[in-house]
Amino acid sequence: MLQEIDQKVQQLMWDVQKRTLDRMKQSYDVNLKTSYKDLVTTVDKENERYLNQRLREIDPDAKIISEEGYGDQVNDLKGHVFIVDPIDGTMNFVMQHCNFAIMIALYVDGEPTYGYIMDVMNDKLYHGGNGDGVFVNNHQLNTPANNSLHDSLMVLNAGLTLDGGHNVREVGKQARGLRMYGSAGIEMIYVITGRIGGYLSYLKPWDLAAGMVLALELGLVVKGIDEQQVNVLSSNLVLVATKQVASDVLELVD
Ligand code: 2AM
Ligand code: CA
Ligand code: CA
Ligand code: CA
Repeated sequence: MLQEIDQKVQQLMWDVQKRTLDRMKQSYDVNLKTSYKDLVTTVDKENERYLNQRLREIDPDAKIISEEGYGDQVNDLKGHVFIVDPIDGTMNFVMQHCNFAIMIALYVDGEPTYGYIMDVMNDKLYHGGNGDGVFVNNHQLNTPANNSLHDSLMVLNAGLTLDGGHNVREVGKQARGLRMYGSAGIEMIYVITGRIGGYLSYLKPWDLAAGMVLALELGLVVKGIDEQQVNVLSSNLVLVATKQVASDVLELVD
């Protein structure tokens, strides 16, 4: 049952990638949400409607949490819950036409079960979970080397770094280098492939859900800065990192 859902959601990720690439060749509207830094396009909305409709066909009893308002009102993680980000990195989508992702996760009775991150412009689907391992397309990923902060590149939330809260500038100073890509999905891909040692940011459920499944499946650490386990529905400032980077960063943040 779960394996069948997994196969169908993988196919859905390739279908939505193709639709997105086709849609980018035509014009679309860009609207402001809360400010000129917070955008939504017709492609975000069309993708979300399409994904939610296909997910309802794949798994009719599941509930759906999604960013742009076409999901269900969900207050708990009982049963099957899909968490959908129809375009992650909308600002990059609009301004750069790259460095954005499409993400889905399946949580079963609260358990992080399957995660899917589609790197649209690079034709790469990162997926896995449920004890199967993590794959990029059909190639299985190894757990990244357990490097320290001193030996790692680090991604920090831009706003938090600018205002200097939680002593994060010290984290940036002690890392081997600091990077910011503007898409939680792309940043999570870099952590699970070992290109980045740790990622610290404010994450909503749809920013976190898929990457959290893949990171946990690989034995990476996903924690709040209070060192507590993360609840995907109510997460705040979240660290995804190698074990050593997590321990180095949690010692520095306040
Ligand atoms: P989005 O493009 O799906 O909105 C940008 O730095 C990254 O943070 C993107 O992954 C973006 O997702 C996400 N993001 C944007 N606004 C956010 C907010 N208010 N809280 C948390 N994440 C946000
Ligand atoms: Ca958004
Ligand atoms: Ca997002
Ligand atoms: Ca989004």
